[in-house]
Amino acid sequence: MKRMLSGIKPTGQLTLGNYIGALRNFVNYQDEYEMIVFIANLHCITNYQDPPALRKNLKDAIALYLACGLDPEKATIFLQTDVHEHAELGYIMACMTYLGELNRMTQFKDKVAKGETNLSAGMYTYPCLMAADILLYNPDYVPVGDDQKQHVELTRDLAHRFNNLYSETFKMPEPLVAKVGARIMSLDDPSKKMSKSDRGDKGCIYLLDDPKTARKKIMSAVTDSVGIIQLDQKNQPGLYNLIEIASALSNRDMEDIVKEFKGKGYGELKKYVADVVCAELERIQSRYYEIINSDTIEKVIADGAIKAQRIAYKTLSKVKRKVGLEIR
Ligand code: ATP
Ligand code: LTN
Repeated sequence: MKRMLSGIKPTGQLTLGNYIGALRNFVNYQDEYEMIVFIANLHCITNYQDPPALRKNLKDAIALYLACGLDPEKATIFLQTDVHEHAELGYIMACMTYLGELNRMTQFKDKVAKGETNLSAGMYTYPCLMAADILLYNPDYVPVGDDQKQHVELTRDLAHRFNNLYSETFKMPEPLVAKVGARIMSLDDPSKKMSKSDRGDKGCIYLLDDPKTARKKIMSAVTDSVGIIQLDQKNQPGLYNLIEIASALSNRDMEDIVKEFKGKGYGELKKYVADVVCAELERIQSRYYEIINSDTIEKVIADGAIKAQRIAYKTLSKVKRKVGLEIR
């Protein structure tokens, strides 16, 4: 069975973008692949997080993973900090990464371009830790949203560099970007990604949003003045985004939805999108509340850590030996 690994960074509540672009796919993949998913809590603290809020987000993320259908019998689910090897290999990877490579990372460049100040060194070297997260487990595939593809490509470069410099150690991981829903856009500004770290939350649907609130956000989503329901991502990005959301959640082709609503008003289409989204939220939330009020999370995380440690320990021992860090 091929192995697949991914991580999620719950610095805020999980969004519909995370669900469509990542989580939902993990659930589909768990039957076909040996699935490893972890909560990237070290990645969360590249900027300051209020500790109680962070704790709650971490716990919620695990509960939501399970509520969305990830099955601990099939997938290994764990917290990054429960496996110390991540930080250790992350440092070794940082020593193998050129500054020029980090300077080319779009996510970092965007933050600088936006004028974000007080960016931390951890934020800058984040792709090195991400490379370690991946390489520790030698996965065949890494399912990510479109914005993370560049980081997986750097991971491949680092794996290649390590293999050449020492000897064959790492498998080349392939990024896997889902075709539909790889980049869900903000509802109030369809030129921007739907993101939990954006200020103001009119554009973002959270998986724990009350369905009424979610419906309101969809009904007031920014569209255009063209007034025709069709697929024109360039000129009607808001409309395209809404159709993409409905398509991803209902497993219908976007063209099929357009056909149904051809000649009708945007309001009618929005109502359909809201119905699809709210039904999905209700399904997820009813399971979430069951899980969050039980001791399932602690158990899942403890079991997951043991399984992950076993693999990570082996890889890191090999790496340290090859690099010459061990004296035995
Ligand atoms: P931020 O919102 O702070 O930019 P993020 O949501 O991108 O962070 P993660 O929570 O780590 O960061 O993302 C988890 C996964 O969800 C990643 O694979 C990411 O690409 C995907 N993802 C995030 N937002 C979207 C989106 N709007 N559309 C599709 N996929 C997304
Ligand atoms: N950087 C990713 C989260 C992440 C990840 C990983 C994803 C951290 N380590 C390893 C895949 C594999 C993000 O911000 N979405």
